[in-house]
Amino acid sequence: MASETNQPGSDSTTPVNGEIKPKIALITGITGQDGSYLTEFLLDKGYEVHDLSDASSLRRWLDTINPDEVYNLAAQSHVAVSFEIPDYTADVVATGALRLLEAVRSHIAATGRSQIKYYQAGSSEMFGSTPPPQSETTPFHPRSPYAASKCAAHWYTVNYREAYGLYACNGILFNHESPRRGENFVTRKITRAVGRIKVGLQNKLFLGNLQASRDWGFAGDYVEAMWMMLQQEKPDDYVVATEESHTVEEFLEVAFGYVGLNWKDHVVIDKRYFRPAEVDNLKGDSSKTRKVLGWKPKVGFEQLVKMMVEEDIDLAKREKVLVDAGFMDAQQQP
Ligand code: NDP
Ligand code: GDR
Repeated sequence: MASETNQPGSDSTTPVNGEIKPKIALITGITGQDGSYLTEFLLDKGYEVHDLSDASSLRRWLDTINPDEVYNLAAQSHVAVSFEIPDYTADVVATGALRLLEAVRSHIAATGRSQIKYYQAGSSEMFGSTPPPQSETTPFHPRSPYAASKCAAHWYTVNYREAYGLYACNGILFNHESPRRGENFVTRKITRAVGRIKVGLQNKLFLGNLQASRDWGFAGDYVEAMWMMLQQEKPDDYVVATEESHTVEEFLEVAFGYVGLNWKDHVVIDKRYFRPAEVDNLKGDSSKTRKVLGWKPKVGFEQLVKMMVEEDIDLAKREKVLVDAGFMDAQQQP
């Protein structure tokens, strides 16, 4: 377990016996893309932030840390990988959420604390094959073990809210990306390749289905919505999306085009990257979130792609220095 603190900001402090105490947040999955942005965001607001990674002692950590807010971000989050390791995925994504909800419930019951606010990282993958636009009232039709597990976690969260009055929210977040995105997700895989091709470290990029369409936003914007959900009077479920959808091919066009390259000269279709069942088209309707939380995305599609490409060109240039100096093999691709 790790913890970090910052100087308290005005909106993150609770007066206790006349003393100002920083709010305490507990995050699972802190080392992931969202965990890193959320931690920075909360530290900036003056929170004390802790990471919870040991599932065997959830209750003990809750008793010790006494958090005000719990963000459950931990997951085996790769959709394709979930077909390879479905059982592990279900354990972490579905049962992991249930374990944490139950630990929060029993911690509250045992300590007599009035409330802890719980955030569940839900996903647009839960909508699966249900056609867009997808909102909080759209039926789920999951298309992978990952998505089915996220549906279970969603309903566990609703159930703990209804059964025990827990302040528990489901954020149903559409795809969100950044220069910190894992390199095996399609956006980052593309921008890493653009950088490496541009500096001459790579020539080909192997991809699967280019026709899938996604509603891609910026992770930094989305973690703010997570926090906003927990600052309301009542818990609820919210869709977070840009409301714009683009195909993988469109992402390629913009990313390669940004550095004056033609993606068709480099992309090779590889059957290994096709999934047993695909999610064809996701496009969110986030009108409730915009109205109730007052949230809206700040970074648009082209700006997001540009941000990722620029960072990956810098990274590739640093890699090139190592390759030229003989410290790294150019074939050592991400
Ligand atoms: P990442 O894959 O980047 O991060 C996942 C995190 O979960 C990592 O910190 C990882 O730790 C941790 N983790 C994995 N397995 C376990 C385990 N068995 N026990 C404890 N921790 C574990 O995901 P993102 O940051 O992108 O996403 C955050 C959450 O939001 C996830 O639940 C994801 O499913 C969900 N989500 C993401 C969206 C997106 O577009 N990014 C959209 C909608 C939902 P380690 O580094 O040690 O492996
Ligand atoms: P997704 O993201 O499955 O939407 O889940 P990913 O970037 O993996 O795939 C998006 C689309 O691109 C197609 N694709 C490829 N995908 C990968 N990873 N690698 C390839 O080579 C490739 N070629 C084409 C995919 O088939 C798919 O249609 C992400 C994760 O962050 C989840 O945890 C999260 O819940 C959802 O977003 C919302």
